[in-house]
Amino acid sequence: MRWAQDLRRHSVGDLATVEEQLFALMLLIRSVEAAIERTHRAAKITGSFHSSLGQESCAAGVSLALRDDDIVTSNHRGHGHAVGKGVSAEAVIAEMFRRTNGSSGGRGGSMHIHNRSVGFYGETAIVGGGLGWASGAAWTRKRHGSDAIAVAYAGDGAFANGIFAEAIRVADFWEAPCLFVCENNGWAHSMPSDGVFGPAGSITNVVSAMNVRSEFVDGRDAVKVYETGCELVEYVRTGKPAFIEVAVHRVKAHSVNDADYRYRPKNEGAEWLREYDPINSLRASIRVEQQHAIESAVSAVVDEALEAASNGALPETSDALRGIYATRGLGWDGRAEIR
Ligand SMILES: Cc1ncc(C[n+]2csc(CCOP(=O)(O)OP(=O)(O)O)c2C)c(N)n1
Ligand SMILES: [Mg+2]
Repeated sequence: MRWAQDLRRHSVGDLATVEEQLFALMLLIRSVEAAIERTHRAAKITGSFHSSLGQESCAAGVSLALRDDDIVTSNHRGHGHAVGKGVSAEAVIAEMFRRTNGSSGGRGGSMHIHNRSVGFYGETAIVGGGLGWASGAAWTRKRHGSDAIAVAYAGDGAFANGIFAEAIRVADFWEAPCLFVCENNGWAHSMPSDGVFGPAGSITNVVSAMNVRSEFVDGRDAVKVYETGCELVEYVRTGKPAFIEVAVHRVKAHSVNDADYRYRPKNEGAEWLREYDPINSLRASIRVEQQHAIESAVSAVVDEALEAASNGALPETSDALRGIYATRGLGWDGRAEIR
């Protein structure tokens, strides 16, 4: 639980139960994104930004099921995946400010957060791109005799791309320990996923028909996401791929550039949140004093991160070509150096 380290500095205690851990992580993800959105609205940062408001149970439930040496690939809506794997709030927010203390040294922005030393192999703006990275990374781990696994998060839209079938077939054929996570939020930008696949759960049926173990979970229940995640992670660690579809709700527009959308009612997201907010649903199982301790620790961590991000140094132009080609860097396990 690398993500909890920052919270511990603010006397949050042990986060003894799964419910407390889920609540804290989901709140941290939501608060990091809320800070980014406020800053964006105030025009202090630019570039696109895809909010995962309402969807946090998927990133939180899966992240809690993973080990530190497991690796994750992500998509364009990946701040939650990054925070869950242990990329700090400061590194995520500073990346939005394009500062050198950002996770990609300020040269990536919202859709290119990565930190291989915590096993976050990165986001991509290419829908479905991370699926192939993950099956390859899983196979590499197996070849090196490690029992670490790879996890690929992707949206429902990615599962309409050819790479989806390729990545899953290859992982199955090579028995690569890869967990494919479909965050089905019902939309690929303005395209409703039920018009393509059918109702939520249909993508699970497609993957089952490929003979890969598949589970469908309602993301309103974060504990259920975690429990199913644990079962599948344990199975994948034995050297098999698996698939999980988590039905989530995209509360916001597709991105900050999609503010004038007309393809669904404007208030629909807020109404869903009022009724089903997975963070609020967890409150009943956490002591009120602990809820407050978590809330104030999260808010302190995000305030510190915002401060550090806005004070970070801008990248030097002389450094612009660094990292374009991978001639040197971290090896497959994040430690050895490739020369
Ligand atoms: C290969 C590719 N095709 C199309 C796009 C344009 N595009 C960006 S996000 C997006 C929708 C993706 O939907 P989904 O995978 O369900 O993720 P969500 O945004 O719902 O989280 C599309 C079509 C792209 N970036 N890459
Ligand atoms: Mg989607």
